[in-house]
Amino acid sequence: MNKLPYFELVSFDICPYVQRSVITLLHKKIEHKITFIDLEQTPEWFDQMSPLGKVPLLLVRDTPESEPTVLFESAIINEYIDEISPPRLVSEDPLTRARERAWVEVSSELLGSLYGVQIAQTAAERDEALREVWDLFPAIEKGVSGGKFFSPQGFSLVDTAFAPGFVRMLLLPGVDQAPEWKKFPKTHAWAKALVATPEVKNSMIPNFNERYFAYLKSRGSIWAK
Ligand SMILES: N[C@@H](CCC(=O)N[C@@H](CS)C(=O)NCC(=O)O)C(=O)O
Repeated sequence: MNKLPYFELVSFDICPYVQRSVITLLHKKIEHKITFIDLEQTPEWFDQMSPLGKVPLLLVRDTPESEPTVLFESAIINEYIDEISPPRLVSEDPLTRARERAWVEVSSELLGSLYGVQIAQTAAERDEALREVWDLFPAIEKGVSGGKFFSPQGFSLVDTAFAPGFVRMLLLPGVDQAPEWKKFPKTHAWAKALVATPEVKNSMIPNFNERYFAYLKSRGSIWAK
């Protein structure tokens, strides 16, 4: 691999979108620094740099001190990291690659619906949001390979995109054991295998569970009552 730029990932410690990029960096064994910010009180440098006010940002520098080029949007950050560090985590074939990108979009839908589940204030809100989540699963079950990873070819950017959603689903009491999983055995096996991979396990801060439930509590979520 040619010498890579210096990477600084701007993170909020429990953000699933940031986690996608951490997984990719870890999988590729790419050196990087992580800078955590508080999204409730964002520093001014972040406000200046982030076009949408969101994490992750990947700051890309030629030297440790140089002005960074700012990349934003987790899926795009992942594609960039993948492009500069072979072997690729996407298919060589344009049509298959386009389909993989489309599946990354599905994972973003899943994260969007899961957000509703996580911050639900009442049982009714939770159940409604959970229905949205499970509604995505018949399509996912049809798409997934049946092996440890989404694609039969092995670990790909589709896996990095879905993993943070599966981590959270398997953490929420009751959702981890939900009867719905039985209808989607391939997706269930995939989710379980994925969350057990070293890059996914190591992509989380050491006290992730505690921080995650503290965050849900701070949002008045039913999961933390
Ligand atoms: N589409 C974005 C979503 C990123 C996102 O929503 N990040 C959240 C934290 S998990 C955020 O920064 N929220 C701050 C805000 O919306 O003001 C991506 O994939 O990077």
